[in-house]
Amino acid sequence: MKHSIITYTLLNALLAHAACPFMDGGADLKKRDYEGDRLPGDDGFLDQFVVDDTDVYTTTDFGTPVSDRRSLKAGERGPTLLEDFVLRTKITRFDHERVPERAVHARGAAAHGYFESYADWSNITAASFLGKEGKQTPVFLRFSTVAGSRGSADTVRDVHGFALRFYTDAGNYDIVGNNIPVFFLQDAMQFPDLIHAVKPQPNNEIPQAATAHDTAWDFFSQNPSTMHTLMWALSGHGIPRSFRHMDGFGIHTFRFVNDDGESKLVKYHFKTKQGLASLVWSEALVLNGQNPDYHREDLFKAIESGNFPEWEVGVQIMDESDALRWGFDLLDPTKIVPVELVPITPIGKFVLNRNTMNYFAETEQAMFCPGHVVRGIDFSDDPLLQGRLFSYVDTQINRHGGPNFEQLPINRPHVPVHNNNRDGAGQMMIPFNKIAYSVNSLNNGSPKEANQTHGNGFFSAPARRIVDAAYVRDISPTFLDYWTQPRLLFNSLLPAEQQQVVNAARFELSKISSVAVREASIAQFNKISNDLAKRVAMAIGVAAPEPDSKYYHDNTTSGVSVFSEPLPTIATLVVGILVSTSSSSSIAQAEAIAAAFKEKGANPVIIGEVIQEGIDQTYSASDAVLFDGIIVVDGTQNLFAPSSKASSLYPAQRPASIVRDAFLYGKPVGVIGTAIEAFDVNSIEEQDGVYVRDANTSAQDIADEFEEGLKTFKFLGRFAMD
Ligand code: HDE
Repeated sequence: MKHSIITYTLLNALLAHAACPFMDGGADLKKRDYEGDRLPGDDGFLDQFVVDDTDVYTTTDFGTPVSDRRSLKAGERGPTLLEDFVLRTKITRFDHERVPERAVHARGAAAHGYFESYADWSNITAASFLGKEGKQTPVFLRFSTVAGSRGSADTVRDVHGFALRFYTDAGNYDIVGNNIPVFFLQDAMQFPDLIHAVKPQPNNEIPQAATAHDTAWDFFSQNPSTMHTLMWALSGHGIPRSFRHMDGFGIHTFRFVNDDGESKLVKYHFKTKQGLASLVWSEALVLNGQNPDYHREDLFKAIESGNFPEWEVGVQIMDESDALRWGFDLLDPTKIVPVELVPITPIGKFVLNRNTMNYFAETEQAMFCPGHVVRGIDFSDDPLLQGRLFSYVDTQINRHGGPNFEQLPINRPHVPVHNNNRDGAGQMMIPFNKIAYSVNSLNNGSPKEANQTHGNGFFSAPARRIVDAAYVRDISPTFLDYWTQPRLLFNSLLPAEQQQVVNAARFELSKISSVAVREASIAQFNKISNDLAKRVAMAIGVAAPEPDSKYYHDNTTSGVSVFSEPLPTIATLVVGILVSTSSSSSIAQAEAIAAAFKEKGANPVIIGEVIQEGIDQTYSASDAVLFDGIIVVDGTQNLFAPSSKASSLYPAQRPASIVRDAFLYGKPVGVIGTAIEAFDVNSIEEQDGVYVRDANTSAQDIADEFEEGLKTFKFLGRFAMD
């Protein structure tokens, strides 16, 4: 941690502008000491709410010092007394500790950081956080899965939430996006249906955090608008290696509006600077059990170790007149704008450099709203976005139990709030102005109305127009092509990635009991690709269909493949180094290799039979899924000899299965000297990403060569194709 929890006095002065009701709260405030400078983006806003429990006495919630270890009884063995206000409040508070989990995206993790603008973008937007080169704005980003409950595992196959809040100097701006650039639906009216279909089935609440069940695929196959997002989710994008190794997208078309009222249509892209990387499905399944917190732990540890993840923020900028220019509708959230048509303009970057102090207060109480916008940003008429503008405020009121959710520390803008909104459960402010209405004369009209020309206010893009039209419950004919773009995605994946889509669909559909749903799903795939449909069909007992070629084409687009580029860095990747504790030379070699990997920023973990000097982790607590690559050092052959007796220290054959499984999951694997036994026992032959080196190879050489393997990340040639 960069800052520790001891007395800090300058803080009050720094926070003097914040006008917080707790500012003068005195001794019960937690004060923090900052050794050196604050991290970028940390304006100290949250510190005013932090409680420091160092060397204090327990009090009740109303401040009376008390004992809270034993309840008040009539004699030592006597009944507990109703009078015991300490017991009653403690139990009551406990009974009410939970708030409703999010209806969707319940499982998530978040961190703080800052956004930095690359330039003054006032030519295209009046958004103040984009108004100056180098301008920094605090951000908070919550990653999530969609379908699972709050306690579900991290590495399920799912769309991943990417909810980004900017605490700008003109109010909060939320881009509540996902890691997949399109959505399942085109109309908010269908959202409850989608979620009812995807969530566990209502009779038995099975399965948790999974779409491999009848209701989900019944919905998908009956609602072809889901096909594009589904294809992305079936590819590597559905099972990222970490939150840090995925991109984010705003999905809907939004508007940038400049001070002159000129507007552009924009689509947001958040490109990971860590590189895209994904798991393979078999390892994701094992990870669910080995470490259900895999993603949140990865994020937390990376930030704790100073490896701050970064994303470049880019926009595709389009003219108002481009809405129907490319044969699809920019209001349709099931469509991407291929980068070949409109390149991405990088406008800034953000860095996550600070973990939360308290999961509930920050991550759980973060309440994002697509309607949190600032001057210079505007919506589009995308019907899904329009519905979201209602839904999020409504759900936050439900979660918080009242309308004052924006007053919670994590949700507060870092600028003063002035309006005539009043009262409600949990009002945290003391509105002093008794003239709580507009228009008034008694307070000189204040709070005054701000708009495009007065008070630097928010305004809608003047170019937005409503055409003369009938009231209809209908869908635009410009929304009706559901298959061209899923095919574009499929065409643009590497053959091995196409195979992953095939395999994922085979897995999911093999769990569908209804033959009709399986057939309907194949019929949808067949509109995308006959090859895809036939390959899936042959595994799930459905007849191979004839081509349904209306939407077939050979176009491709770039930037959608996970595995086509090597990772830019191996920093934070985890390298398992297998040793035998009976061989001190093997431990010494492992330590030298570990030191070489540490130099490169990777996280080496030395695995042995028991915890002792030089050993980080036991075989019993290790599994191939926990590592991005495996190296077995010289002098470990006893761990792999087929004749060797099982050890009581780890499950049978665990060292061998770590090597075998790492190979099967496509990871780089290496053996040194006599450790070749680890490959022999598993019938692993030398090939790409399989390293065999003699016992004298220097630790540095081993780390250098293995680095390339780690950057390749997955050796796709190992996976069967059909
Ligand atoms: Fe959401 N969505 N959503 N969603 N969504 C929620 O709001 C909803 C949609 C997304 O980390 C809920 O605070 C409707 C698209 C993220 O706290 C809820 C529709 C996209 C998060 C809700 C959509 C998203 C949510 C549940 C269709 C990508 C997690 C709890 C009109 C652009 C935010 C909450 C966080 C959360 C409703 C569609 C992303 C119920 C009605 C499209 C990342 O309000």
